[in-house]
Amino acid sequence: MATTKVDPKLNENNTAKKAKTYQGLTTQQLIDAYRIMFTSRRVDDREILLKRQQKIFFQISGAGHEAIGVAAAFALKASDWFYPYYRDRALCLALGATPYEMLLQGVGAADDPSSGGRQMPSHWAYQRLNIVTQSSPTGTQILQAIGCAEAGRYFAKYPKAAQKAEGDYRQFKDVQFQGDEITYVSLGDGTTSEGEFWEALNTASNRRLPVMFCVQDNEYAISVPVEVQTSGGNISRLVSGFPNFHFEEVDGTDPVIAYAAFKRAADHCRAGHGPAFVHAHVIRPYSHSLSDDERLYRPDSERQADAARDPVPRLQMFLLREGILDEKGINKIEKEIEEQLQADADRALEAAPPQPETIYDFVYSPALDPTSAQFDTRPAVAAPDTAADGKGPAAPNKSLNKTMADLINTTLRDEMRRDERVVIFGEDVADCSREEYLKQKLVKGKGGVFKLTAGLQSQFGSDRVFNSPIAEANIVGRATGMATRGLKPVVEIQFFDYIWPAMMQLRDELPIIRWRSNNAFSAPLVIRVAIGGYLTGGAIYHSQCGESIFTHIPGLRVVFPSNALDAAGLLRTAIRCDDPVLFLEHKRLYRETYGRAPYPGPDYMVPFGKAKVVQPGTDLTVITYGAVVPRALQAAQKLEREHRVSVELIDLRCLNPFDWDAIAASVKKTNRALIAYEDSLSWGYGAEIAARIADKLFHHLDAPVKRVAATDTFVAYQPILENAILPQAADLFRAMKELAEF
Ligand SMILES: Cc1ncc(C[n+]2csc(CCOP(=O)(O)OP(=O)(O)O)c2C)c(N)n1
Ligand SMILES: [Mg+2]
Repeated sequence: MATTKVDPKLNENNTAKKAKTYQGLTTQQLIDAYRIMFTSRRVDDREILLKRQQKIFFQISGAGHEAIGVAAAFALKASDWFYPYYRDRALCLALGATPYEMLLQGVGAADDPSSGGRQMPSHWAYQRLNIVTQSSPTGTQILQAIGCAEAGRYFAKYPKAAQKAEGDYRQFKDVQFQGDEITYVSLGDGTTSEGEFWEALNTASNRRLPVMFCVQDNEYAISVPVEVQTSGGNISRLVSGFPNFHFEEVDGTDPVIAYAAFKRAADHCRAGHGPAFVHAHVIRPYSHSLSDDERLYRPDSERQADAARDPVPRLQMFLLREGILDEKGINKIEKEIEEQLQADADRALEAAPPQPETIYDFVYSPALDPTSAQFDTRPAVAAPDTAADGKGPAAPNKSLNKTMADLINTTLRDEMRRDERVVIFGEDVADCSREEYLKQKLVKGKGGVFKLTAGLQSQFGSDRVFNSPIAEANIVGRATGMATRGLKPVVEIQFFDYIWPAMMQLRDELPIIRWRSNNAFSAPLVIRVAIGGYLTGGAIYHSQCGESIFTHIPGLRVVFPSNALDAAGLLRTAIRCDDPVLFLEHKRLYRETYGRAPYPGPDYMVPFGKAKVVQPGTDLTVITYGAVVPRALQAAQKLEREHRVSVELIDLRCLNPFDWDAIAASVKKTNRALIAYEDSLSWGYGAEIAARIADKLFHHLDAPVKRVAATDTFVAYQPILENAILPQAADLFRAMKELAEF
């Protein structure tokens, strides 16, 4: 243990009293450290016992990592933010979580404050302690921590943005921040192999963010040793080139040495110099988890060498050697802890489990319902599209009619003006990252590859509209961290075809934050995505749909407008609502003549889950959305003209939630249903709708439920092939006719 080399700076405050300190830690703090570390180890031991008795269902320990958890907590402040990983039990205890709370998660109790029985033990979330809900995938927390730090900085610079406002998500989101706050994020050595780790380092470095990375290097990722994960076997060596960082590599089994390192790291972050990287060498005395037996891949010799560095006995020896505690003192502490833990375990085992009826609680915001009348407003100017009452189109006024691209841009502009928490980032979304060019009027600015965000950076500044690296996980992960803190990111994924690097964040993180934390945390935000084909040459990688992959994710709202007015109204609902929203914008519809509309005013909203009857009819129902809407309309009009078949055309507009009532009402009337969509046929969005119709409306059907969709291929480049692959008006016409004749 480090007793001799005392950092004078850390010791300043104590010189008056002349009491001996250890790198600034008082003897009382060291006794507290021992108390926490011993507690942490004994909670693990207790859980292991309970698991063997089958009273809890999973166990993963923080054993061997206790010293650095305590050291980090001592060096940081309660107002800092924490993205710990599963080995951070001692950190959480040191920050104020209790063993009883941890055991509640072990038994899966309703009162488990981390998840209400929804997550495994050691998946920390303590709202009161700024410990943000954590998950199981290795490394997904790191980019979120970056976003968390960015949000803290934003609120410190624009404190008015933190104010509450009635009538939208802000009403339900308390914002707290400190000008000098730090975001702590930890991970294991193996997790440094995840790409998101490197994306996070890059952004933390580039933006000089006050993020403290803590790599807890126990030299193993389950059975895979560090030299297999990390080229050269030492992560510190690999990351040392990142600018603006403060680096520490320490013995993480010694709380005094680790504390000093964390202190220096924290000073660097708080001073605004940038992020810090603490690489702590620790041990893993208890296999990876209770599902693992490390004797299968680690010889006794190696395990014994580790045991000699065990932080708990080491600190005990240190306290005895320094005369801080005698044996009696140690025994007293340990006995108190054991007794308390016994009582805590007994109590936790009695705790009530959650009720099965609660499983749907908090999939979505319980506070704000985006399907409600609150989100149903009238456009300020009458829209020229066909009204639901079937009175036909209003007289178009060309000069007033705006494209979908125009109205999305205007909606973003209006909402940014109204709500200072809205920030926009993504690839190429800024007008010009080198903003001096804009200021000197040397350039006009880009504002998105489709120009949907044009002019927003110029109007609202580079803190609110900025470019991201080409890294889709980076975009979604950071946005999730920002939204957790109360910002409203409206980010852009440039092409749906390239959304996949963000899939881990989109499936395992963003939509499930509220549910897995039992409503303690939430991340309402909007992801705008340019989607779809019919581009003549869009080919495989600029034509993809795939919306059903996302409607299959509980917790994620999915919207897919077909015209300018709906796009404006639905985007506004997306921004003001309290849930994460995937907002799919069809590229082919951005500047289409079809579906243009006058500006509907700054408060126009369309509620989620409400379809639009594009054209009423009596003979058959066509259910569709997106770019198939105008094609289906064309086919329906031809069928009416040529064969007197009256088609009711339903534009779903919103895919999750979707308007079952509108579908049911129509099918009950027409007794025939066709579902048309642009994505490939099999396993597509129409499969679910068809299954529901077959299930719930069987007795109303006069014909089989039909689907028209793309072929089960990707979209080819050559227009002849593209036409053959994507559903055309002619295909829709043929299918409608057949269905009518059945
Ligand atoms: C993305 C992902 N892949 C695989 C796993 C399974 N898994 C859980 S922990 C782990 C090893 C992590 O090792 P390390 O980062 O060194 O942390 P340690 O457990 O050693 O503290 C693996 C492979 C996972 N949880 N997430
Ligand atoms: Mg490890």
